[in-house]
Amino acid sequence: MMKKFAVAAAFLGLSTAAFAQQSVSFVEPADGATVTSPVKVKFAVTGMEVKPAGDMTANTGHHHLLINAAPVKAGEVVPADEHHIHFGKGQTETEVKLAPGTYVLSMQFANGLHQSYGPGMAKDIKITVK
Ligand SMILES: [Cu+2]
Repeated sequence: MMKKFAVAAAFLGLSTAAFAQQSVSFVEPADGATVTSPVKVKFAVTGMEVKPAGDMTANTGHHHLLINAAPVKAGEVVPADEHHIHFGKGQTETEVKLAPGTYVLSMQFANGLHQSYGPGMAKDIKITVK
């Protein structure tokens, strides 16, 4: 009985650690920043590798920038429109032209078929463009 519990706890501990090691973040802009257009955006990913679209190697994918868009659930394909920009060549930075105002910028990492890795591989920031 005790032995089974210990094994289960060890398993949970490991899977939590593995999950925590995979994340995305904005190198810039900083959350809450006031910036000017064009806005330089730099992406970072931890625990996964950037590969061009089409490459389905496990634990790889490419960045997507969502501009004032709802989150894309795990497994769903990230749309391609003015609110969802794909970086399918494996780019890790870009410049976006934005009219003055406040924005929620979200980055979403997704696999080679543009299928979202979900909220664990997403990050939101708010910025003001003056
Ligand atoms: Cu994509």
